[in-house]
Amino acid sequence: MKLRLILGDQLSRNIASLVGVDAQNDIILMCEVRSEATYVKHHKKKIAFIFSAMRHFAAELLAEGLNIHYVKYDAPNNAGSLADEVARTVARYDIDEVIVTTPGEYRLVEDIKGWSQRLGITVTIKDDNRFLSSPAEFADWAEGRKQMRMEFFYREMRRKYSILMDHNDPVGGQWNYDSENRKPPAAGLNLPPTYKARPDAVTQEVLELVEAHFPDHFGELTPFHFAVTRDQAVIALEEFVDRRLKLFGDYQDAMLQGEPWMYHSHIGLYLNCGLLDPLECIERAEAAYHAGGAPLNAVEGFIRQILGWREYVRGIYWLKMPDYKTANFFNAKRALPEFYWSAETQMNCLRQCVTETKQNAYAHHIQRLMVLGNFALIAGLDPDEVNNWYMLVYADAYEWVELPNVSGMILYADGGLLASKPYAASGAYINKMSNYCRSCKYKPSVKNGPTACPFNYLYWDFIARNDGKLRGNPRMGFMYRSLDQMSDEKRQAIRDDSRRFFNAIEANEKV
Ligand code: FAD
Ligand code: DLZ
Ligand code: SF4
Repeated sequence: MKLRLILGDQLSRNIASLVGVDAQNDIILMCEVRSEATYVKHHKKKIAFIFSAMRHFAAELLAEGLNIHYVKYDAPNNAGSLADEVARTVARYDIDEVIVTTPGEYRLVEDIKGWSQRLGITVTIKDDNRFLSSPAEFADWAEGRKQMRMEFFYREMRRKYSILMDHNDPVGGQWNYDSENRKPPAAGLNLPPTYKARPDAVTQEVLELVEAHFPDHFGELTPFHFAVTRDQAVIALEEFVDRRLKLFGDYQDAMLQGEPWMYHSHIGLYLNCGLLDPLECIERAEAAYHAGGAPLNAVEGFIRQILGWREYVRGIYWLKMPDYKTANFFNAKRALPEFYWSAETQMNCLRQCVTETKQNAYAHHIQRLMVLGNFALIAGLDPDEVNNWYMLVYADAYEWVELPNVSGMILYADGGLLASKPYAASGAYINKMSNYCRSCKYKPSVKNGPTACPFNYLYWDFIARNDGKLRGNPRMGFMYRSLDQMSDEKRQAIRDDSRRFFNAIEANEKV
């Protein structure tokens, strides 16, 4: 008899650990456990999403006639961890092998590697077959490269899967249409409504459970409208393709106050827990292009995120763990300011992004990167604290994708493995790409003093503080030439403003 363990982010019928399942003899184990729900204090909506999606998936397997053992969080004998639940099931039945698909987090892989010895039976860890590139293929690609640039990896993936290809050439003659993308938000944009599932009885029960057991976790539990079944997730994908994909590229980097969803797809959480398959999303977008439903700049931009970035960051994660987790190139040590939890700050961009994160367990990419992430970088926040925050606040967060985005993309903590230069920017960038500054106490046009946008002086303080580490970077040459041309008074004003700002944060004053 085999025990097939399915984790909360492995809700795919075709996953490796279910291939060849024997309905008569095998047990499929799924369990809601304290260790997974609390190793970081996940957003309430994220826990509710995972538990409800797990319960719906289990019901579908049961309806197929498979032998499911499902342990609910509040079951009286819940053992509290995956290892203990597996041990309990092995002790009860005549199990000769445990089969599991490789988890998405290093800590859990390491734990599972010890199960065979602990249980005294074979534990088989299968490769996760839901990705488009394996860690071994990525390692081959990375071998001997000084710079592992996503763009080149992505081109190989386009060729490998023949996506947007015209024989050996990219459709339209270019690999990348970013020069046509990333427009500031236009006035009077008529944003389409987002997908909203209505919670059924299963979800209602989970919502009550989460409220009862995780009252001190971050975020607002309701309203809850995430898809929790594959069928619903497919509708969410279809609605994106019909309503939003056309303008995905144009407004990929735009931010508007009160518009958390913009033209993004909101499918990351479904992809990451297995309700959607990456290739189906890519092919759906490509089909929309060929049918004339969306322009090439939008479709290529969207496909690059999934076929390029998503696969690439996973490759980096497995290539560089466990060292990647402790990388801290700038030796940044500042504690995460309280406003990342409370949203209580007068910096309107941060207030909006944290508030939406609390409400939705979602922020779109540019909010994560250029507002929340940019601040974390230029303020020198401790990578451990920043990673912990990103891991727990977003419904799509798992370490394989969160860590490279945070330590690599926003914090440059890996010293430039993932990004060729730090994504640092002053208030001018946020002002160009959003309307946040119009409702802010601070002014993006003022560079120093109490009314100045803090991003302005913190940006230059960051450049000056890290002179020894960044001056040699050819892409930073322009910045250091500008710094060198600044008067001593100007440099002193930057230092004074930054010190005043940091002191205020440390004293827990509202900044
Ligand atoms: P869209 O903008 O519609 O993009 C489509 C899809 O492309 C996404 O669903 C996602 O699967 C993929 N994608 C896009 N950008 C990336 C990227 N940089 N890395 C990997 N996949 C990408 N994504 C996560 O899935 N989990 C995370 O924990 C996560 N943490 C992030 C932290 C930071 C600091 C940053 C800058 C980005 C992070 N991302 C993360 C990437 C990206 O922001 C989210 O995938 C995206 O915002 C999810 O929303 P969406 O589905 O509407 O994406
Ligand atoms: C995220 C999550 C949560 C909140 N709870 C569970 C759970 O109770 N049981 C489970 O099997 N998986 C859960 N997950 C997903 C796991 O944390 C995820 O499988 C690992 O982090 C590996 O990616
Ligand atoms: Fe953010 Fe500065 Fe604009 Fe205020 S002025 S919203 S702090 S960028």
